[in-house]
Amino acid sequence: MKEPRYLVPEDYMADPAVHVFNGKLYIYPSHDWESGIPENDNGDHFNMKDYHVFSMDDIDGPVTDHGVVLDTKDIPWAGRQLWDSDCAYKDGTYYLYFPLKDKTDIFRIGVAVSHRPEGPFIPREFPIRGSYSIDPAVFDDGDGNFYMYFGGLWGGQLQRYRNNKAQECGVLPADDEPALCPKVVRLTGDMLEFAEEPRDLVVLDENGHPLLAGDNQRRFFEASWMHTYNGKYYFSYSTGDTHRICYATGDHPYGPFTYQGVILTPVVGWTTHHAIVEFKGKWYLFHHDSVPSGGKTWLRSLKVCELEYDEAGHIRTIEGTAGKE
Ligand code: FUB
Repeated sequence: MKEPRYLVPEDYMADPAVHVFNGKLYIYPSHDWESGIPENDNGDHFNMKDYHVFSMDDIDGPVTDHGVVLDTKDIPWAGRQLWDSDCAYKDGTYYLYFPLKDKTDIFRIGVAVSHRPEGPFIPREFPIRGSYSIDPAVFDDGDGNFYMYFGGLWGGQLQRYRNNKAQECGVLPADDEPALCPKVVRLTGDMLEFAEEPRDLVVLDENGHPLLAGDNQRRFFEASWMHTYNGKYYFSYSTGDTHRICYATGDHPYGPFTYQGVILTPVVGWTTHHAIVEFKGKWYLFHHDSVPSGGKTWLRSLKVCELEYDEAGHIRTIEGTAGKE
C-alpha cells in the first residue's frame, strides 16, 4: 500500500478504533452526518446518533459495512452525541465502549456487548459507574488486564473534573501549570466497570517535567490510543486546537510516558483522531480528514496509510492533508 486510502467513500466516518479479531481488521468509527447543528467550540455539530462496524480481510481489499450496530434510540440513558468508541474482546464476548451525553448533557462512557466483533451490540442499562468525558480506548495488556484510556477537553468536558470529581464549573489550567492529563483505569474482570479510581496519565518532557498547559503543540487534548512495539508502550493522542497526533513512550500501561514526537501533522478539518495497528507484518495509521466534504469539520472521512518506525523505535512523521493544500 503506497498512497493513503479513503476506506468508506460513500459515507462520513471518523475517529477510527481498529483491532485484529479472528485474523481480520475490524474498524469502529464514529458516524458523521449533516444534522444542521451550527459549529461551535463545544462540538455540538458532532451530533452522531449511531455506529457502524467495518471489516477488511486485506488492507488493499474490499471494506465490508456491517450496518448499524448500535443506535441512541436503543440506549436507555441516552441524551445525545455518540462520539469516538472502541471495542475489546475477552472470553468469547466483544465489548463496545462509547461516550454519550446522558439526559442531563453530561458525557458518560457506556458499554454494549455482542458475541460477534461486527455486532450488533446490546447496551447496558446504565453507563459505567464513575465514568466521565470522552474518547475511551481500551488496551489489552495480554496478562488478563485491560486498561481504558479516556478524556477530552472543551466539548469533551475533561476540564470540569479534578481528582475524578465534578467541579462547579470547568476551568483549564494556566499556561504555566501542568496540562490536564488523560485518564487511565483498569477494568474489572467482567469488563463492565472500573476496577479502581481513574489515574492521571502523565506525559513528561525531555527533562522529566510534566508537559505544561501552555505547551499547545505537545500537550494532550483528546483521542487516546495505546499500542506496544518492541516491548515499549506507545501512548498517542491529539493536541486538539493545534491539530497534531503526537506520541509518548513508557514502560507500564499507567506510565509515566515521555514525549517523543509527531505522528501526523494537521489534516484538513479541525479534529484529528487515529488508531495504530499491526496487521500481517506491517503497521498502519487509521485516521480521518475532511477533504472529501470540502473541509466541513463535522463531515469526516476514514483513511489508512502505512506507519513506519526507525531503528530506534521512533515513529516517522506522516504529513497530513492540511500541509498539502
Ligand atoms: O467525533 C467527535 C469528537 O471529535 C471525538 O470524540 C474527538 O476525538 C474528535 O475527533
